[in-house]
Amino acid sequence: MNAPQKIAGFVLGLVVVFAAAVGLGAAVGPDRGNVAVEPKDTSARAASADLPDGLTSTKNGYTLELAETRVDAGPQVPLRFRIIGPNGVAVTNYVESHEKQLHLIVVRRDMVGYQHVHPTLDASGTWSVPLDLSRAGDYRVFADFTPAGGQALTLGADLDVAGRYDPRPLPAAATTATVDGYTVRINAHPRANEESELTLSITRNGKPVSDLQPYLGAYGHLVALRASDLAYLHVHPMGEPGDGTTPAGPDIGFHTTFPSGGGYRLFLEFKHDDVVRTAEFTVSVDDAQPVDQAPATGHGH
Ligand SMILES: [Cu+2]
Repeated sequence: MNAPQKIAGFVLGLVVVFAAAVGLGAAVGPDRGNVAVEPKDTSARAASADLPDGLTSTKNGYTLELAETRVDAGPQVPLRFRIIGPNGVAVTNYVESHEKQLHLIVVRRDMVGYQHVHPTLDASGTWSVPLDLSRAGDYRVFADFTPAGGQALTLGADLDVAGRYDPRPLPAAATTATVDGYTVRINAHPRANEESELTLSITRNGKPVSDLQPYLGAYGHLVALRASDLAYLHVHPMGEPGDGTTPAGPDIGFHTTFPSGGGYRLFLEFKHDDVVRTAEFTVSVDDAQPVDQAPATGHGH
């Protein structure tokens, strides 16, 4: 065999090897693909079955029904609503949670005008409360309650407040917020889909506030809303007043799980000198590590 024939034979050999590799890859590919994709499908199904709260007006047979979904702007706008149960009748029996039968959170969709109020229930199952809707726009109303004999629910509904709406951008993430002369600092490094601890420290005129008053069974009440869709997160205080280990400030601890990365608006209510104040923060949550970069678990690396 002369040199050119040798080279031609060598190249042909490479082509055959390459083709075999491609064929092998094609044959193996779908199997490997299935192995890699299956867990993602499972987690996607789990995620859709377990949506964050507040995104739907109806769940588990219970529906939040506003008496009016469009109102005119004003400082004292009466809101009336009912929770319709699985039997089609307004729910009149509730289980108390955080000292109330129902917590109503109201905020404009751009996170302006946050309100946390406790409506009164009449015998027919109609709740009512006045809201400060001075600023027009698209509001979200969250009812956080536990029906007697049912599970805790947070249902959300839209409330349109007529008038000129000039939506604000989400404020930038920041570690401090001020309200009425109080400064609240947040210490948190939240990651998506894992339990995050949040510590909020309250000072006034540079001095730590260590005589907070209990509010709704804790030294602080924290609500977190996802900026992109106003998903409502349940945030739990660490410890409670009178348990012997929880100080009345300046630090208040909470834990929650952020369901995704991105921006969240946090609303901390705390009571001091007999007044409840709300400090607001934007928190940016890191996305969870990609699966192939996450630390191995259970393989003893
Ligand atoms: Cu409440």
